[in-house]
Amino acid sequence: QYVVGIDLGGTKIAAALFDPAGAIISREQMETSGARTAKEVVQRMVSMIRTVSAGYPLAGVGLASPGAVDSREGIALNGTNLPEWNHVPLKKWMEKDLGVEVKVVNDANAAAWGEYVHGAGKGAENMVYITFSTGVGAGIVLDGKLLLGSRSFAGELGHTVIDPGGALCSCGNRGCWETFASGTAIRDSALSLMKERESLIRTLAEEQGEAVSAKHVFEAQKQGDAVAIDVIRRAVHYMGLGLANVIHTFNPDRIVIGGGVSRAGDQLFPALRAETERFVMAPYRQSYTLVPAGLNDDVGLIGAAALFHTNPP
Ligand code: ADP
Ligand code: BMX
Ligand code: ZN
Repeated sequence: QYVVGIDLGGTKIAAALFDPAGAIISREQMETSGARTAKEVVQRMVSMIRTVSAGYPLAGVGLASPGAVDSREGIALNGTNLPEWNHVPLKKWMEKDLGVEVKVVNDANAAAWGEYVHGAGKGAENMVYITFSTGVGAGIVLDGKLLLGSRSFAGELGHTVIDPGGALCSCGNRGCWETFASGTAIRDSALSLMKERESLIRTLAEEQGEAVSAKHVFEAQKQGDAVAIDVIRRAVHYMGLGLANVIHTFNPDRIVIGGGVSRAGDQLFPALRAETERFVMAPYRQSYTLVPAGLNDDVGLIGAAALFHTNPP
């Protein structure tokens, strides 16, 4: 079976054709910006799918989309970074144009499935995947099945509230986990501390001609910058606290951490393991492993395509 996996993000759309063995044959990438309407975004995706699959017998398309997705009907219900993104009937529109089955799932759920089938989640019994990226996303695999929930919205762990007095989240609530533990949260707390204190973070960002982001905070921490050390200590505290909630809820044997922030590698993982263990109750200690994701940026489209190559969730 030849299948296309496609990852729709706020900044880019990536698509790849997979052969029956699950290897990538061809790949395309495109900016999301520039498309003004949902119809235009869909047209771009359809033409990318046609390009990557030209000359092959296409059997289906797996699509990873941010936000709440009705996987049964294939409707994207919201997507904060995309234009006119409200109740978009992705499955219906794309199946009509392409004439093959289209499966639509939340981006982090797709990534979780990708890690479980092909990445760092292989062989786990119960696995939770968390992405620390622009936001915090999650996907949960229990007894080998991707947990969708009765309306397929399960796993929106970034929006579990951990402090009702916390900062306003893009979802409208206050103090969601992602307002403390995402790349955006790390950037924001660095910017706020830098109002009072000097830091290498700004210099590093300027040298690279980039806006300050979590990446520069980790770079500055490596050089012993005091602000960066404080910001990361705080972020790791809240990441660990949230992971303890996850462990108490699902009793996973493996937690896989992905997303841009996970690229910090050894600057993150040992501290995060220690902080998580501080919050979990005694019986849960060392009942799980906390590991970095095994797949790269393609994890979303790999997981979306794997919805066809493996037992569908
Ligand atoms: P998206 O949310 O668009 O999927 P990413 O998964 O790439 O994006 O996550 C982006 C976040 O990851 C940004 O906050 C960025 O600063 C951060 N980031 C990227 N590289 C690193 C790194 N090496 N170390 C720490 N943070 C990083
Ligand atoms: C947000 C939410 C999740 C998503 C997560 C990670 C939207 C548009 N997105 O919490 O559905 O999985 O971000 O997304 O509501 P990322 O792009 O930061 O990886
Ligand atoms: Zn929220």
